[in-house]
Amino acid sequence: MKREALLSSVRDMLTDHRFRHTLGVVETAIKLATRFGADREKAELAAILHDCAKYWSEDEMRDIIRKEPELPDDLLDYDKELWHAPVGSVIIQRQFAVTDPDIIAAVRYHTTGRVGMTLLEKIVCLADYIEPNRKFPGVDDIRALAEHDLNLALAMALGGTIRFLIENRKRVYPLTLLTYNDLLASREERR
Ligand code: DGI
Ligand code: FE
Ligand code: FE
Repeated sequence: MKREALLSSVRDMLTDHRFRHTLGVVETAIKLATRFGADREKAELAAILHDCAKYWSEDEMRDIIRKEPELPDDLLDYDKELWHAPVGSVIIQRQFAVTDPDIIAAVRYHTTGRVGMTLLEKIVCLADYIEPNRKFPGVDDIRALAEHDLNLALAMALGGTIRFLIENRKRVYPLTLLTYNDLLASREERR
């Protein structure tokens, strides 16, 4: 499916607010891809698709996580806000015939990240945090870091989510913490 057709299908799956967010992620992901030398077309497609499962019902998402062998069942023990990313990576294959493993992984890991993220995965995950409609405290500091240090910007973005979860007495999905550590470690290795 081409860009325009995907955008219009995704628009039908989202609220107006969420579609505006998606367009912001697209714009930001293309900018970051240009800045850090990633494939702009893949960044755009992954950004268009990243939240496509956001409004699937809890039951449908749980069903997909249980049935898809490649999705870990431990997701079901954590906040259901996490589920739309891995579920989305399955839906884009089924509904939009996406076969590119880079795009599938960028959608799958856009919320938690993972250890050893690719450049494309980092770009989509960070674009999701800093797109122009985002207004949380500290977002401008992360936007400034994103001008030159992708790993630190993303570590700080995930750190903000971890802090938010702790302040709200919510559990943190272990992969989010592992990603945070991995991004900081990969900076230290370069020193
Ligand atoms: O889908 P978006 O709202 O655009 O953003 P997202 O895909 O980053 O979703 C993040 C939501 O998931 C946010 O409200 C926090 C929530 N969440 C719950 N537990 C965790 C978590 N996010 C991460 N990264 N790790 C968690 O353990
Ligand atoms: Fe999301
Ligand atoms: Fe998003």
